[in-house]
Amino acid sequence: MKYKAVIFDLDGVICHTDKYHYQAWKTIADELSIPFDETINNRLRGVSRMESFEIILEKYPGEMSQEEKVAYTEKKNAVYKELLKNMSPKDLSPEVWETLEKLRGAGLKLAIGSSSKNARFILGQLGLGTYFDAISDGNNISRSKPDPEVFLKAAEYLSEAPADCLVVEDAKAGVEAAKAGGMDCAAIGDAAFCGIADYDLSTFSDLCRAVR
Ligand code: B16
Ligand code: MG
Repeated sequence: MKYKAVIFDLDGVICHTDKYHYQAWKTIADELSIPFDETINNRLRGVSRMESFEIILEKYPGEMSQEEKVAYTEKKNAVYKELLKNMSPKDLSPEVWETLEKLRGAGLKLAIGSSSKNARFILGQLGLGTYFDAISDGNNISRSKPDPEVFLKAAEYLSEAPADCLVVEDAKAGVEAAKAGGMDCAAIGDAAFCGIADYDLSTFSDLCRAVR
């Protein structure tokens, strides 16, 4: 094995919560009469909650205080968490599950490195609440991707050197974060076209080849 551990981004890699983020942000954007569509939503992938709101506010003509921004992001999160209750173990694809099991069976440690403060809740909904060896998420970082903090913390929680970890990401900022942390990165989805990852995966199970 080329690595001792694999660190997975959550949204866009292990599961897909885009539609729930979209619906929740759309509620807020509509309330503020801000135009919001799938193209803007795509820019929010891997970006923290407040940074996401700042992107949405690019189309807001007025000024907004920090207190109001906090209130609106909290409101968005309440709507989002309600929608996340629709998730269940059925939202975990068999391909993802079988690949995780193969990697674990090959002796690799498995961790999560996600910007989301809802990562543990989402993992619980998927039936993976106690599955990973470590979870580094939006609650234990002060700098978001492309800063490597979330992945360096995951490596630290696993007691592994960054060079022994492979990160799996779906966002360019996440691939940049992995590389900045001295880790190899396998990109999936849109990130597989950014040209800076060590492996470009066309499907999740390609990971089994990447780690050998
Ligand atoms: P929350 P990831 C990211 O998760 C999402 O891709 C991004 O759209 C979201 O804004 C961010 O988490 C923060 O999420 O509001 O739940 O804290 O891709 O890093 O797993
Ligand atoms: Mg992601």
